[in-house]
Amino acid sequence: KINLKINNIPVQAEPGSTILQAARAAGIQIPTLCYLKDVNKTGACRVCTVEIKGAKSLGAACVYPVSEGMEVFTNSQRALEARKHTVELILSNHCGDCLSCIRNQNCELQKLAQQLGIRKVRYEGEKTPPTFDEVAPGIVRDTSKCVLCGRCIETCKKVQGLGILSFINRGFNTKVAPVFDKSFNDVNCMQCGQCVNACPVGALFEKEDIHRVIEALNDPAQHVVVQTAPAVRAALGEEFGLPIGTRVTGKMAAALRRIGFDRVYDTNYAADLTIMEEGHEFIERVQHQGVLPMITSCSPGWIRYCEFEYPDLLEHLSSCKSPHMMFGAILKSYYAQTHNLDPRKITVVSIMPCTAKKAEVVRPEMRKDGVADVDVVLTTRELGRLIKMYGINFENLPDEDFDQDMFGQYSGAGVIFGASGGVMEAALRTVKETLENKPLDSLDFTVVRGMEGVKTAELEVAGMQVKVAVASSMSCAKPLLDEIRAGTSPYHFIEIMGCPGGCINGGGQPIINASIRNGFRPIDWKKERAKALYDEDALQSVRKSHENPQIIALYDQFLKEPGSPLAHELLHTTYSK
Ligand code: HC1
Ligand code: SF4
Repeated sequence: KINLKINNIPVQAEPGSTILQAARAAGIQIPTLCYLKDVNKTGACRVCTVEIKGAKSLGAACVYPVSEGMEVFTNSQRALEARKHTVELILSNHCGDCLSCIRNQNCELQKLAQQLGIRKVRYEGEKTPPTFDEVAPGIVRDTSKCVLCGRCIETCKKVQGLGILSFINRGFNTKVAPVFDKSFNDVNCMQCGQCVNACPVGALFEKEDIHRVIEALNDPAQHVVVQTAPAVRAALGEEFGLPIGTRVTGKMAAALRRIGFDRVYDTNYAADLTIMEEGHEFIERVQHQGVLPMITSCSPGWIRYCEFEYPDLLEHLSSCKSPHMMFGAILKSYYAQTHNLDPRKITVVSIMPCTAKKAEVVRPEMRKDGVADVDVVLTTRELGRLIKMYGINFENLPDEDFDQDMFGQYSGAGVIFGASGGVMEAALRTVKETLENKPLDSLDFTVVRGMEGVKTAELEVAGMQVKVAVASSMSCAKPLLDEIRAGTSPYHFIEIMGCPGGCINGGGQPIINASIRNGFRPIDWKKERAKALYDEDALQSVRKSHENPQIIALYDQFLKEPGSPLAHELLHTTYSK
């Protein structure tokens, strides 16, 4: 251990740790901006500046290593003034549109300015010419608000292994941008939104579509159906100050009803439908020497990545559309027919924890006769804003059910789709029981649960040893993909999700601010959100997709059987190189 003093308090620290780590372990908070644990550690912004006794200049606590006998002052006048000066300089090149900013009251720069007592921007002058890119369907970049912290750059590089963003130009003209300041739409960006979640300010955000929902709700000719993704219920409460991991399924249904949607359904129902189709596809591939390993296809960020980076592996992808797209297709066909509605007069709104879903719905394959399966995607954050806009007192809403007619029931298997490993577990419940033709001894395939980037397991299914793997984020999926490319993959079935931990940590979920991510208030947010879903699974009376009575009815009355020609026409898709 290394002995040092911080603000005259004796502190012990592990060798090799930084002043910031030592201070945090001792409960002393030093403000940061560019630092993001496990992602970005450059000392570039100098907000974490501290005074070190005997040192000529001030040090950046996030990179400065501790040493024996060191004396650190985090709040000396010199440190405080330098920190304030740094933030004033950042503000001088910032557009200052705080009142109308998407991150107002949830902005780390705003918080810093407040914390440091900055009352006016002292250095008004010329500003770096900004770029505003809103061409891509999923995410928007507004460099007039960028603080050049580099957190997005490192997130894309380390989490997704992509490096879409970098610093371009020099000096005062420095910007964060895709190559040549291109649009996100014109580069190999997955639209996953992980960079958005890492942004401390309003420089990166989702393309907002709230106005389109309000328009549809106010159009008497439109029948507006909403569906909510599994992961939304595990995080929406955070937008209203509820603790991370609070499950708000019932309040969410109540809020959507009050907003005025004609039907309020749960994407979980369609997750059950996906398992029927995908489970059937897997069994077919195993029994008829199809392409293996088969890889799940519900995460549209992952699909874009596969199309861009591993086009030679597209035949490994399941042909299944993602659950909410399947739901859209069923609503615009079977539901429209049974209710005597013109599919053009139905607006399907999906509430998703994901920015890539906004890009998924505009894919040309996701339309039939010119009618889109799903019309609008709102992120969890946008739903939070919509609820506030409608003046709904969310915290005090009663718990209500989803609409129960036709698609209201779902199994526990559908709920867990939102956590990494959930799709695999849901599929295993159905595939194993179908092939073995007897009830499962245990429904909990805990080997594929948890927040590790890669999980593998070997299970016996009907006398066959089935090897499965689960990966979330592209940096974790890449080794599995390289193995397939090299012809050495031992797996039969692989689940891949675009975001670390799965949809619960999607790019459209409430922003987890850096003080939590950096561990000053240590909360394992991914685990807490995932737990909310596994708890909901355990509460369901039906926990296997193939036992959902409304799924059985849909096959009886409409689709006939999994993999039928009609199922293929509506529920399956193709990919492009
Ligand atoms: Fe997901 Fe899915 S689980 S992709 O992560 O397959 O977004 O939650 O809705 O469609 O069901 C997301 C979540 C979601 C789909 C399902
Ligand atoms: Fe990278 Fe995802 Fe951001 Fe695109 S959306 S730049 S892939 S982190």
